[in-house]
Amino acid sequence: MLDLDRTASQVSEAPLHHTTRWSIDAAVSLIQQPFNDLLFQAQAAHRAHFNPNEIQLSTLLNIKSGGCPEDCGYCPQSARYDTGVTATPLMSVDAVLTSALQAKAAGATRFCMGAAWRAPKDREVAQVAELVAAVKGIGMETCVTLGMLKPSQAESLKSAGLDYYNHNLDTSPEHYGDVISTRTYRDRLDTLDAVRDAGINVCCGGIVGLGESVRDRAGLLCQLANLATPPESVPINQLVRVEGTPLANEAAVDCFDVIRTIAAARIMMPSSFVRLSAGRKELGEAGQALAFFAGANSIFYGEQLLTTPNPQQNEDQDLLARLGIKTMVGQA
Ligand code: SAM
Ligand code: DTB
Ligand code: SF4
Repeated sequence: MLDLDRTASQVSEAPLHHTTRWSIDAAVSLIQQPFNDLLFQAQAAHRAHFNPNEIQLSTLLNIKSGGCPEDCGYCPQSARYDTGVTATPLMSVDAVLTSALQAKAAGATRFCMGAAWRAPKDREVAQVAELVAAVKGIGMETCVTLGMLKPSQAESLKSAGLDYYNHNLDTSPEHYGDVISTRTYRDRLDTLDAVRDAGINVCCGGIVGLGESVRDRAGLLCQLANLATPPESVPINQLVRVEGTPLANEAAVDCFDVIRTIAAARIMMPSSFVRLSAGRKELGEAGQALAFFAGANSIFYGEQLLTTPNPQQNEDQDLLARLGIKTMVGQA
């Protein structure tokens, strides 16, 4: 098994990193060790920082669907691909509140609103700020993912009561250009800085299954773990292969590789929430149980992600009950 203190202090050149807490070589070794050693180490790190029998539930709502100008090769909401997703205008406060109240009644503690924008206009940020304030008003944590954000926009959202901003790095800097050409890795890091500087919690992770190598997965995790302050929440998505997107025919990912990525995220960012995100239906119950053992301690809860299906709420409640996992209790 790897010596954590030794590997964590190994340093290599990495221009985009804010720190060099983790080297890519150390992260590759971590991910590639025998599965049982990796899971044992991840579970130990998990227990040192969290109750291993508790997870956090967030419900997602697509508040503005489709028609996005970006070319993210995985995304069914890009206007460039024929995926059958219809473009819709931004939802009203009333419609969002109805959905948030349902999510709260079903047991979610956080409500995450996603918009298929490249970058919101100031007017759109003002509209989303109203949504944030309304959801906050019913006693839920709030999260939004709106694309690239300027510092002043992050500050407006913070003033409205925003708790988390989701903005993923998606993959390593080296693989990134094979997946997305319309915004740079640096753009993404700048948005993360704006969010952090505004005092909003950072939710940032990536996708497994974009045709990346193990080294790319390690590279993504190093980017996250080496941020000056690692993200409070780290979503690990398995690619949902959607017909019409450039990655629709990408090879299926080995479920153990998803779990290895989760375990490595847990070890490299021991005090962050690691979210088992898109791909839970594909993982199945046994795969999800392994992911929880590997240190995943939050999920998206609700029958729909943004445009693709997620397990039913009663299926999740049943699985969690059978595993003896309790869900975190929300604010008042
Ligand atoms: N438009 C905003 C942006 O890109 O920042 C917010 C919404 S975007 C859909 C949020 C994230 O969802 C993406 O960064 C990506 O990591 C994830 N995602 C999108 N499509 C996916 C897919 N087919 N499979 C897995 N994850 C996906
Ligand atoms: C994240 O990392 N995963 C969520 C959330 N952040 C916004 C989105 C997953 C989207 C999966 C494809 C879809 O449903 O459109
Ligand atoms: Fe647009 Fe976000 Fe989809 Fe990229 S991931 S195409 S920015 S909605």
